[in-house]
Amino acid sequence: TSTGIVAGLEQAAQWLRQAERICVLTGAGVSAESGVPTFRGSDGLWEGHRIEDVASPEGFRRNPTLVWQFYNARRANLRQVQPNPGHYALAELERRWGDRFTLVTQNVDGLHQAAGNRQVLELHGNLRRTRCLGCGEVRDRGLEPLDPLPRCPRCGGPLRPDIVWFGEMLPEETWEAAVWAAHSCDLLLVVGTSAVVYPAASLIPIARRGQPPAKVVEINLTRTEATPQADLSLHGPSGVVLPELVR
Ligand code: BJW
Ligand code: ZN
Repeated sequence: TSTGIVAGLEQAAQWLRQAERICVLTGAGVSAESGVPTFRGSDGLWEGHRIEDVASPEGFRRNPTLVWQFYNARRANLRQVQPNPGHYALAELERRWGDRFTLVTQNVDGLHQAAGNRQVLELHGNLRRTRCLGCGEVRDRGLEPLDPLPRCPRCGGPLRPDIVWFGEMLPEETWEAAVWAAHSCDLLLVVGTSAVVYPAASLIPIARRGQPPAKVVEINLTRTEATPQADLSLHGPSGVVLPELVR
């Protein structure tokens, strides 16, 4: 793993070509070059609040207006961003591998779909959707501005973002499909994630100990919790490294 970037790319490209099934796990870093801020960047805070406080059911109960401010600002940011070459490279992989390719994302920005990926397993929800605490309805609201305390158009109940917060379960079918994809792939690409949030990060050992045991290739600017588990780490921006790999 201490090889240069060129030799590393060559090795990774070879594993990619030889792979029967490919699984990709993405995090906020793939969208960074599009202008979507990551969570645990240099400041790692959102205007003085820990994400654990803003992105939790307790945080929402304590101060729903603050939480909606946070999510409305992120929805507004999404109106101004586009997929980057890293997203497009992953869409190209899906075109080539078809249903032998699975994209699992922790991101909630919808940029993989915007780049052309058809099958995206969204582990942590999506910023475009709201969920009603009254009637349970999940609705795609696009990126239209929402009130600071939005209410359900159907039953008038309070709405929350359809996002998986700390302490909440991941959507069960999505999670099961992700576990299966990791377990059964020969190559897992781990892209732009700090790999500190569970259970998403456990897809790495699931792939390594899967059937077949997968090679793990990490693409990130820095070392992460995934690095010691990776067969190869490619250090660079995913918007540059992914297109090189998929060429
Ligand atoms: C680049 C780049 C470029 C930059 N190119 N790279 C064990 C101990 C303690 C707690 C737990 C535990 N196991 C589980 C838990 C609880 C918790 C958890 O994991 N906590 C950890 C922090 C320790 N997990 C949960 O609560 C989960 N639910 C759960 O476990 O349910 C079961 C249960 C129920 C009841 C009780 C107990 C258990 C749910 C987790 C949901 C996480 N949701 C969030 C926020 C909501 C989404 C939103 O608002 O947007 O999802 S957290 C936040 O982190 C977000 C992300 O999807 C997620 C992952 O972050 P990500 O994507 O890795 O981003 P960063 O910023 O961390 O990293 C970016 C990376 O990119 C960096 O490495 C950069 O270097 C890199 N980068 N630019 C390449 N250009
Ligand atoms: Zn409702």
